[in-house]
Amino acid sequence: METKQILEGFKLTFSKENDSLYFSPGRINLIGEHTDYNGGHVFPSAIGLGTYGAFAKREDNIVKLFSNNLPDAGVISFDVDNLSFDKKYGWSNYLRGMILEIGKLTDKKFSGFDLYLEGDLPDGAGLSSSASIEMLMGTILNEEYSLNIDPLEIVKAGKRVENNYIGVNTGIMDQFAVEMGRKDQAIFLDTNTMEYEYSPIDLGDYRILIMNTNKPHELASSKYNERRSECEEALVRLQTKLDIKSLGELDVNKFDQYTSLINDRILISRARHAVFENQRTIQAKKALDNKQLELFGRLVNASHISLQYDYEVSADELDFLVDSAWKFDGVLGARMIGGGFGGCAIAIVQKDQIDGLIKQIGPKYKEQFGYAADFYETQIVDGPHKYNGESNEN
Ligand code: GAF
Repeated sequence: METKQILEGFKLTFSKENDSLYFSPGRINLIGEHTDYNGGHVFPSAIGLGTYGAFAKREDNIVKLFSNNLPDAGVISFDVDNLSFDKKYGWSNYLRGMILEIGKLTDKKFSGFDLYLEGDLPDGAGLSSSASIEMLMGTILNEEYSLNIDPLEIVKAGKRVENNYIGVNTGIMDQFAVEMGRKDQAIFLDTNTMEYEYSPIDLGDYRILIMNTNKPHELASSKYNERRSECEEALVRLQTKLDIKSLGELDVNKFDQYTSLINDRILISRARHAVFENQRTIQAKKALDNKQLELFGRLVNASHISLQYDYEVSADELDFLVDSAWKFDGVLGARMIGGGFGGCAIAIVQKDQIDGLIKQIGPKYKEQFGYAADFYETQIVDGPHKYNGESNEN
């Protein structure tokens, strides 16, 4: 993305120069889907598609925010002490929530500020545009006001914003992946213990291609909450005989041994996904570390099948893209990512086959669904930081 236009945008909007410019990534997840609220493992990475924020402090207590991705909302302005959730503040509630939560972690007072946002993350496409702006806000406050807050506390603040302020019952993966992202590494996080480890993403001749269905997913958050409750109910039934706090504590053998306790077809499928996906994620991390790329690809494929049939969070559009990718020569693996019901899938594709894949799948997708899919080849990058002109581009 051209950062020059962001600085000019800031100047045009606020009639002054910015003090600093920050970048915050989005995220993909290699494997480990719908495991983060089940005490399982996830294996995500921060990506070069993300959000830029041009920032300048003000002398007064007013915060002024503008997003060039949502220009119709205009400049949103409020007092730095008036931060309770209010629908009328629209998209900026994510930032208002972060200012509130970060404020609770410090004795320091923030002045007002002007912040201009612009990004290349498609909105609501399952690449965590909301975690990207939450972590951007947290990082800007931490650096500009010298708060010295541990990045993990910023991650947790972001989750509290989602859960208690915005009211979406998500796990911790998205904020963690964005904030803790590291160039060319995937993060293997145990959401039970919060222990984590980095693994180099060395895919040889293969690259990660993001395939965006562009399918609007309005029902996603209610279905997401439904899946959470189904897993919670399955856990309660298992707990009648097993001393466990989360599905993530079960290995597949133990699960098979006690499945009958759940005694409901749907709940068994949901819990089976959570337990087997966790196991697959542990195996996939080992496979990647040992450069067993074919095994890694098979686990990625198995994840999609489980999300499609056991967890039922896929969509025809996602299945079409994933299925077409599986049939294409030079694809190691493909699956939907994120919450599901629309949004994005990833394919691990031989680098010189990427154009061919897009040319083959793109038109067929449009013919089938009446609108186009988008394809992005992206870099794996560091978490939010002050931007000094380095490139996140492909
Ligand atoms: C969404 C949520 F925000 C994450 O916490 C995670 O549960 C994901 O869906 C599914 O793996 O992105």
